[in-house]
Amino acid sequence: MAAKCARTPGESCVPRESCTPQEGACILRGVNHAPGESCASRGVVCVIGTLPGAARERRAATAGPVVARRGGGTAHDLTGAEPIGSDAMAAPIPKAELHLHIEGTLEPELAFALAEGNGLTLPFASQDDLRAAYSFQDLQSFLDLYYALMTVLRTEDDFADLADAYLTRAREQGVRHAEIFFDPQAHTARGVPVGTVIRGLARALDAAPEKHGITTRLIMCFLRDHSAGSALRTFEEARPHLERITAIGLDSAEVGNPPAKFREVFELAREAGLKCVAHAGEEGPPANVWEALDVLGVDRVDHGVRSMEDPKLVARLAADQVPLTVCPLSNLRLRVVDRLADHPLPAMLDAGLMVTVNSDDPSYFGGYAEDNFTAVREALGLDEETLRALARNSFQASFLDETTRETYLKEVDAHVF
Ligand code: ES4
Ligand code: ZN
Repeated sequence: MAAKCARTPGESCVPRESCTPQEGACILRGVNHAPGESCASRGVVCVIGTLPGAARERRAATAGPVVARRGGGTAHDLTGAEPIGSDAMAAPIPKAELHLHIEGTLEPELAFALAEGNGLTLPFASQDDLRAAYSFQDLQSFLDLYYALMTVLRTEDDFADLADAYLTRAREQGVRHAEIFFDPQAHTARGVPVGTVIRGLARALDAAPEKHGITTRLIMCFLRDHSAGSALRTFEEARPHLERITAIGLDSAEVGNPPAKFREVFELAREAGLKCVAHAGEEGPPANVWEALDVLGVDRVDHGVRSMEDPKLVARLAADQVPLTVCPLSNLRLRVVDRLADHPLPAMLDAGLMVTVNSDDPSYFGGYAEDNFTAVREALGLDEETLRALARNSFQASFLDETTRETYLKEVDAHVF
């Protein structure tokens, strides 16, 4: 492990300050290990450690077009060209994506290309091998793979490429506006500065209106299974970049990490003029939704499906028209529901809740925005006017300015199925 690092000192070098490749502290269990050695505690192999080479050159040479994989989807490349074979298909309804983890859009093709570019070896022999690991028992089993795979993201370019690839797919799925989560601590914990993450994402997002016809916002999430102190330190590290951030959020393992733990950082964010959202009522009980509302003062609840277990909470959410960003395919893949046909979405709509349909971590859960619309239409028998109401809700619940919101709502009303 004595080879010299090819990079400029400080340039997304892991571990932190040192630019001498060395046995990295494993992000999964915090112990030193040799590159590629198995992290026995979680049953996955850490991707930290192989030597950076002529990174970007190799990546440029090997990163071929990304091709959609889902049945009924569209094959496409990353050039912004029209989807192949789209002629015969009806245009998807215009919609806003309000619950989307950018790290959860990392497709196997790009993961392998970034690993190659950064001189890393993924612990999967092929893209198909990696896809075969996308079988989850619950939220934690997904999060283990999600955090492991995102370690291929190291440079500003990596984050820009990730966001640009997402935006290409999003537009094909009718997304006109996207409010995008990112997890700064998942990157700073392995030595990638928060500025690298935000600058990379912002570069792609700044180009998005012209390149993809999509407006965007960025939402900085805190990992609820890390300490409140870590969230506060991360917020201060991100302060120089707050003009790029619209809201803060709260995500990761919900059970055992209630919203109130993060009261202080949410207060700071609100003082700084940011909006607030939080995952609650995904795997956790309705009490977490109450706390998100009453302690954190959130403007939206992410997921919130378990609110349906508490009639008083349902009444409160309906009275205040608090948006709930529901993610049907995520709920299916993480076994929040056994079958999509059992999903509480129709009951939520019947209860008068302000519900939106979103994709969460589309690379892992089998579908982007329109795929989720199609899935609920088919599994739950939603009619066209219900789908239009869901699309309207997505813009109503967004953090858009009123003029742009009205423009998008008119597009929804004019949509022909
Ligand atoms: C997440 Cl599905 C889900 N739930 C909670 N936190 C997350 N982070 C990324 N995906
Ligand atoms: Zn989520």
